[in-house]
Amino acid sequence: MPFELPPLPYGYAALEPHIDEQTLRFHHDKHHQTYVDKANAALAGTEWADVTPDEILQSLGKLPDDRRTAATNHVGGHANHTFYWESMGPGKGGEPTGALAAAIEQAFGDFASLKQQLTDASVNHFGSGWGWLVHDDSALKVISTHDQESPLSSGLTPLLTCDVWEHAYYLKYQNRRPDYVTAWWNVVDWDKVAARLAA
Ligand code: MN3
Repeated sequence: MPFELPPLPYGYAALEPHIDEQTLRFHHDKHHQTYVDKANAALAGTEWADVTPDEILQSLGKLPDDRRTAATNHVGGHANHTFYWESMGPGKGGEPTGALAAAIEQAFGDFASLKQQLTDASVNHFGSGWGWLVHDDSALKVISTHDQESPLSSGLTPLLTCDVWEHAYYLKYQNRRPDYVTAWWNVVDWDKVAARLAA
């Protein structure tokens, strides 16, 4: 089965005013679709065409040499965007609770410190990439990855991500990446993050 573009899990205007409708239309319908199409083209005719995106990203070293870069970029782009859409929702934001809040306190001291670290990692990432909250089998960590690299390829479990490619914010925020990241916190779906940690 070729990869398919998953529908956006909410309406295009659902994340207004933090993430605008026009951005979501281009970002989901055009940018994400292109990653899906190029991922399918990259793996067509190989044994990897029927493997899940996460499994491929965890196994990049086993891919044919002439497909590895394309898989990193396009399967990564497909998986990262699906994960990003599912990290957000309308009427979300606020602060995590329960086991997730406890894990955050243990790793970062408090929620404000996590927020600062992930904001810094996202705002200060040079060029295109992603800010992430991940689990490394012992604790939570904040990292950033470049282009479409996935934490899965480094053996990490992603819990939350912020897309800091310019296409994620330029139509509304132009060069003001810090304003986009500040607004993004208002749509983070902590129930999803908590479910990922529990899994
Ligand atoms: Mn993007």
